[in-house]
This record gives sequence, structure tokens and C-alpha cells, in this order.
Amino acid sequence: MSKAKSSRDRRIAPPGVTRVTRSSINPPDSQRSKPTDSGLVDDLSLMSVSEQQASLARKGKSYQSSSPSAKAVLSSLSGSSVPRGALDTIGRLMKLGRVRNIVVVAGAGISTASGIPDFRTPGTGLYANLAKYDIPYPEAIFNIDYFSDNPHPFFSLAKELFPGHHRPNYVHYFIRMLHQKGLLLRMYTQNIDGLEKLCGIPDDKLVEAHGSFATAACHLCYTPYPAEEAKQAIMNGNIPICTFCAGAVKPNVVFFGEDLPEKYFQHAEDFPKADLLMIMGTSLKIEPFASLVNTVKSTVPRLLLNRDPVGPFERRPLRRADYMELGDLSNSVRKLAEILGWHTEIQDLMNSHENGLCSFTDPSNSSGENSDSSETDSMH
Ligand code: CNA
Repeated sequence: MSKAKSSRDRRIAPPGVTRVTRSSINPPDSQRSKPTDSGLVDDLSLMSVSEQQASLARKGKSYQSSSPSAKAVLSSLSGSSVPRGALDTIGRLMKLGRVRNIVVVAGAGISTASGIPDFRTPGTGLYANLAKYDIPYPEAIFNIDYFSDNPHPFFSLAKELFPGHHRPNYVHYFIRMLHQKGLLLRMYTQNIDGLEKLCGIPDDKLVEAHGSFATAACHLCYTPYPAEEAKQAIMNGNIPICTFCAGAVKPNVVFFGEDLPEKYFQHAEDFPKADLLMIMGTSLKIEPFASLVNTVKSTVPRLLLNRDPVGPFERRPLRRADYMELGDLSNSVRKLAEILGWHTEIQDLMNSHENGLCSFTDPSNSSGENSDSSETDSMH
């Protein structure tokens, strides 16, 4: 789908890093980056035991471990003969203090509860409702070559997507709570709605891999353009025009065929450090972002919270350390928050912060914005 253009290299990869553009096509499994396997850690004996337990319990058998470390971990859990679901297992790991560096990977599904449609949900997704934009195929609306020829479809959509019309929801605040508890190593989001910043996740904890509306530039000569003026033009149904070359200005949302922001390359340091990966509300269809989930060590637990299995979670059997909770994301996240004993705290945070947001008018200026978000507290 993507037609990467080498001439469009304003956002270049750091030295020594291969230049990467956004593409909607997943590579075959054989081409995906392989995780490094650095051996079992105690946490993983818990994960594998838990899964074996569940499996044996399904077969009417009780678990008998020959692994001392697995037994030790098991014996430290109360009621350990009961098979656990994904949320219980991950919740227990977190409560035991086994998890300190969580990487969250998120997509449009975390914002549907805020009233923003995702791409691919049948019926409600943007791709199912694009007839009004009069485009030849859904991805054209985010294709930089198509935009060059005809920017109108994107600007119609941008008018609807522009940050400022929607509020963060419980899922965003759960992620902020991970930060406040000192557990969030980084959040990698594909979203362009700005709700992560708006809920108070600070800039240094956030990688907006597909850009945002917070800045704007000419799509031809890349001359920066004031974001607020671009917004005003778009909201008035006009196309902002570059004062230097007269090209169309667009918000710095990453289109198919454009380079990802430099911050994205932080993943090379973050993912090897992760001790838990939480994947939320994404179809994992867009590369290179989708393959990030394969770059944690194979012993690191991965938890998918989504309506349906996606990416590596479509395979059977699941990788030993993979867990998923299928269904509505807000419900799943709330269940996990309840297991952790955080639910009331998140609600209070959400209520107080949302009240503050009512008087906050310009989210495009936010950078962790009007919050106390730089402060973290500890889980223990
Ligand atoms: P996608 O391909 O539409 O996938 C979304 C996934 O979330 C699907 O698997 C859905 O089943 C799942 N999902 C949606 N709602 C829920 C829910 N309430 N509970 C559980 N699961 C749910 O979107 P991706 O993020 O994977 O694709 C990446 C694109 C989408 C990015 O480039 C974004 O720029 C783009 N996008 C962003 C937004 C936004 O910023 N809010 C909105 C629409 C599209």
C-alpha cells in the first residue's frame, strides 16, 4: 500500500538506524524481527506455570511442577490451585512487584470509548464510512501522494479528528496511573487524537509514533507552519498554504509513505528493558509499528487487551508468556484496575482531572499540560 518516497526525508532516522516509513502492510512472520531469548527469569516460571495449570485444569488434572523455582513462586500465591485468567495472572505479577518497566503499545481502540471511531471495526470504523470523502480506497486518505494531488478528503476528516472535541477515557487514565505508580517505562501510541497528553501522560513517557496535530508543516518543503493557524484554516474549511512554496500545509500526522518521528527509534532501548508489554486496542496491521511487539525478550509477558486476537495472538498455541483478555477494552482495563486495587484512585484522578480540563481550552498546546503528571508515586 505504501509508496515510500526517498525525496521526503525531512524526518530522518538517527545515524546508524535504517530509515523507516509507515506502511499498512505487515511483513510475513519470517521477516519479522526475532526476539532475543535470554533465558528464564523467575517471573516466567510463574507465567508458564500459570498457563500449564490452566491447561491441566481444563483436562481435569492437577499441576505438578518439577521446577523448584516454579514451585516456590506458586507456593507464594494464595489459592494457587485455581487456574487464573490473564488479568488475574498479570495483576498478581504486578502486585508481587515482579513488574517495574511496563511498555504500553496502543491503537485507536483505546479512544473509541471517547467517541472517536477506529479504522477497522466493521460498521463504525472510519474505513467503513469513507464514502462521503469520495476516495478510491480507504488508505488513500492517509497517503501522502494522494494528499499531494487532492488534500480535500484528509482535511474533511481532520476537521472531525482534530483534538479538542473529545475527552480521555478510563483507559487513558489507567495508563496515566501506571505512570503515577512508577511502572510505565513508555507508552507507544499510534493515535493522533492527543488524548494521552490530555489525560496527563507526560511527554517523556510518550511516543506518538504516527505524529500528532500539535505541529504543522508544508508537505512539500517542510517549512513549519503555526499549528493554531493551520487548525483555524482547517476548521473554517480552508486549506492552509505554505507561505514559502505555496504547497498545502498539513498537521504533522505521519502518512503512509512518510518517515516516523525520531522519537520512535527510542524503541530500540525501551523494548529490551520491558518486563511487561501491554497491547491495547490495535489491529497491529500497520508497519513498522506492529512488529514492535515482537521485539521484547521471548520470556517477557505480553498482555493483549482487545476485542479480537491480533498479530502474534492469532497463532495457536499462544507463546508461553502471552496472555489475552478479549472483549470491551474499558471493561477489561477496569477489571485489571480492580484486581490491582486502583479503581477508585483512577476514578478520582479522572474526575478531578476532567474537571480541570473543562477550563482547559487548547489541547494542541499541551505537553503534559496543566497537570501534576510529572509526579509519580510508587506501588509499594
Ligand atoms: P484499527 O486498525 O482500527 O484497530 C483498532 C483495534 O481496536 C481493532 O482490533 C478493534 O477490534 C479494537 N477495538 C476498537 N474498539 C475497541 C474496544 N472498545 N474494546 C476493545 N477493542 C476495541 O486501529 P489501529 O490503531 O490498529 O491502526 C493504526 C492507525 C489507526 C493509526 O495509524 C492511527 O493513526 C489510526 N487512527 C487513529 C485514531 C485516533 O487517534 N483515535 C482513530 C482512527 C484511526
